[in-house]
Amino acid sequence: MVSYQGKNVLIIGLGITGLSCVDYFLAQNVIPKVIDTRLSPTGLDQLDKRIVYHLGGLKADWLLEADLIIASPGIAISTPELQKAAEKGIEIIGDIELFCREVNQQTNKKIVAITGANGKTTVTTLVGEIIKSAGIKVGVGGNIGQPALTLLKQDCDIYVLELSSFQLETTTSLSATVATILNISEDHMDRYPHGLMQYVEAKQRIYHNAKCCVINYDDKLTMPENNHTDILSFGLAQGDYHLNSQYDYLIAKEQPVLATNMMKLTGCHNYLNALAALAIVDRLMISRKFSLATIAEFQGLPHRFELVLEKNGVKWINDSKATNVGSTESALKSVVCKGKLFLLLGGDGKSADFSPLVPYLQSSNLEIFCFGRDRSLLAKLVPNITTMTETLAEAMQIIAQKVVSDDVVLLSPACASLDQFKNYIERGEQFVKLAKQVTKGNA
Ligand code: UMA
Ligand code: ADP
Repeated sequence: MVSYQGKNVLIIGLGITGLSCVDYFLAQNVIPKVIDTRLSPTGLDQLDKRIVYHLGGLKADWLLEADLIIASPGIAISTPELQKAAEKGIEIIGDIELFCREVNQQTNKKIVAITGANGKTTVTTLVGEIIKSAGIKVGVGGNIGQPALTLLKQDCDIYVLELSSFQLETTTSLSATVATILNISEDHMDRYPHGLMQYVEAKQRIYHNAKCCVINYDDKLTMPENNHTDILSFGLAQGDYHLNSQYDYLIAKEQPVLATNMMKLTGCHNYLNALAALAIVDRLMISRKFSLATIAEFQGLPHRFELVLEKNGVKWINDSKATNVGSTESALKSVVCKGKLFLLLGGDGKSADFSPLVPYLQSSNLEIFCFGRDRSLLAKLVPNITTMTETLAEAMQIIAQKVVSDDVVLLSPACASLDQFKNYIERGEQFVKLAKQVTKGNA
């Protein structure tokens, strides 16, 4: 283990990351202090009794006295108090940096690092499943909801990490065997006041010291800024891994390898996710026998363009995980609808520019419902076909009166859920519950 003995360690953030960092330090008898700017952070009731903590704000004297600050991804390192500590020369890192330092000490352990605006969780899960199916010990974690440090407790040969831009900002020792930026579109602009390129700069950190970079042929911003010789690419029509012109085959290095109608995943964006996963596991030398079988069987994940109900010819699709414009764009490209499409948009837009959605909202067979905090911003996109409601539930009641056979109701909100829900899962579950309620009794 890397030793932090004798250091005055301060952890900021008492969510699941903060708790995993506390455990990590306690395991080497270093007792950190903890700060969270919230008054009742989620991890408080699980905090070890030996820990001294401060809530409700950043305690400047603790920050300036620390030897090492571990910042959770939910706290911006540009926060003035943290900047002051950085100016004083105090080291500020995140949980992924702690994790990488540990893994770098062991030979023969590999890290696969996955980022991007969209598709991270899908590709991370799929890559993890493929590696597992080949009988290799694999740990899957990071932004996916399993803090990376918890993986150190398992005996793994390969770690597959989903990494957010926030986590990458505080990481310098990542040295991935394979790293990928799946795609770039605007997200988290509330944390990147200098705009898209500031977000891209954070994402690009994934390629530092990577042996192989897997890039998106159709998205220049996913290409490494520094010289890398080992690059694999995936794309719609071009790249080492691509689709045939009809989108009915995955092609790997000129060879058709899997018919898309053999796959359970649907939508072009998911075919791209499958190609990215295949490129990654090919580079890890996993036999195609395992990778192609797993890709074919992979069902996708809940809340991601998931058909949750089909009743009286009406399809109800839960895409609650579409928390930015790019993911809603991909849903609008993938949705097949013979009748009218009822689109539910709304929530916390994180200061996004919604205008890239406009070209997808021009169909005469579309009705839009906007709810939540940023509903009036969204309603300006195509006002003549838009209804505003305060809540998702109110919108669903109105839609239920209007739908007929062949229609599709799509929750793909282009916004975070935190203004009205605990998270995207709660929002998606509410959509499913409401869909069942409002169609109850209909033959
Ligand atoms: N917060 C404060 N004050 C603090 C610390 C946090 O107000 O002092 C707030 C943040 O604004 C944030 C919330 O508390 O909204 C949670 O922050 P956290 O850093 O404590 O979060 P964790 O519970 O540790 O979860 C984090 C990731 N969350 C964020 O980056 C916001 C989880 O990703 C991740 O699964 C987990 O670490 C394990 O690695 C979630 C996420 O939404 C799913 N990620 C964003 C995304 O995918 O778009 C980046
Ligand atoms: P992330 O972890 O990056 O948020 P997910 O796999 O959880 O990605 O998917 C989030 C949203 O993005 C879902 O709405 C999903 O349908 C959509 N999505 C998944 N893959 C892609 C992709 N490659 N391009 C655009 N959107 C995607």
